[in-house]
Amino acid sequence: MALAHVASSTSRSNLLRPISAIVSPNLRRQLSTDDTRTLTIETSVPFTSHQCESPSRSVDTTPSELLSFFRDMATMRRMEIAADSLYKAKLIRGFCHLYDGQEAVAVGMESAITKKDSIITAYRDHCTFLGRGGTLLQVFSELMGRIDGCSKGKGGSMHFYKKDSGFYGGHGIVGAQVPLGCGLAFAQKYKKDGTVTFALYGDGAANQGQLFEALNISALWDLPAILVCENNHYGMGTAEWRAAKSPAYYKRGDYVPGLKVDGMDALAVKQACKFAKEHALKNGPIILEMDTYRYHGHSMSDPGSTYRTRDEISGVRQERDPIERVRKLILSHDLATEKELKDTEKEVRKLVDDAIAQAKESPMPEPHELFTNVYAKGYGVEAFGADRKEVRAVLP
Ligand SMILES: Cc1ncc(C[n+]2csc(CCOP(=O)(O)OP(=O)(O)O)c2C)c(N)n1
Ligand SMILES: [Mg+2]
Repeated sequence: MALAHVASSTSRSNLLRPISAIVSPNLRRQLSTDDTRTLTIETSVPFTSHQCESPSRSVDTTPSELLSFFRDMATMRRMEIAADSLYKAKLIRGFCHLYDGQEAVAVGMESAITKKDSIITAYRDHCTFLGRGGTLLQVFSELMGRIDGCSKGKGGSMHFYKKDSGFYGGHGIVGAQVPLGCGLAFAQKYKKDGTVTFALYGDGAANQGQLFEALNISALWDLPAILVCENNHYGMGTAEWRAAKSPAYYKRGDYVPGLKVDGMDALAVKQACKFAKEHALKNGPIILEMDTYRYHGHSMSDPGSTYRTRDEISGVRQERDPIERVRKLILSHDLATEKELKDTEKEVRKLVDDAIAQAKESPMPEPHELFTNVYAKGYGVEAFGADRKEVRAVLP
């Protein structure tokens, strides 16, 4: 495949499309021959369960799915690395938490559910948004405070939303998204629409009281709530064992079943999420503890190397990296060549660069945008008068 062809195919319309809808020519060549074949692949490690059976370690997949996992995770990785550079160049300001290392959770979860199911997460939300069908242009525009961002540039890194595909944010208050997620599950049960909510939180958040309150009511009312603890083993810099008497987060729901999953294995995540959705619709809440890792520090102000060793980080990269795992599977099943995968990575890099260039062209929001989507219609603050210096406030 000629690279030039790939480069010229990168257009604005591609940037506006969800990642999974953009299939590169080299991957398409592979898919045309064997995308209907079922491959059965064993998860890296067995699941460990609490108060429930474990799903099978044998996961059904297809060449098409593995190739899209590779491409989607490579896009996420590249996007986060680019966000790091933009932050250092001061084009992104404020808080910024990166997800590189944890990509398998986002793609595995998406492959098991539909856009009618809901997802809600904390501030480490860029890749979850992309997985829900958000575009690179929306991501970079939002990060740089531009009008083309998913929250019109007013939310920034921690406040990505995509309600039309069931993504309810993007929340900065640790743990607060979990009761909100259980509220979404309450609405789903009330409407009897057969959908579920995945509420994601970290190992640090797992010790919060509001989590147990939300879990209690969800279990009492059999709500279709799946609590996903993304255990990257650190809070802002506090190792899990320094913050939690029991870091076995999948067991922490006591009367609520739980499953421990290798969160660096996209197929294991897919299997667990499928299992959890079926369980939740039948029996109510379940906890999935995803054993994962973040390569970056907690946020951009944390170098991430004072409370853990460089050896630990490079060891995870070498042994458990989610993208490398899928690369190996693709190569061992002869679904693409090393060169084709490298070309895909180059193509992804170009998509990311193009999205950044276009996001830089996007204007800042107008001052009047300051008050939209903050108060209910008819309320809020309005500036008026010839010099716009008079302000009228109408509060509920
Ligand atoms: C209620 C509340 N307390 C403290 C903070 C500051 N804070 C932000 S992130 C964080 C650590 C959370 O760690 P974890 O839940 O493991 O998520 P991770 O960042 O590892 O994804 C803390 C203490 C906050 N945002 N909200
Ligand atoms: Mg954590």
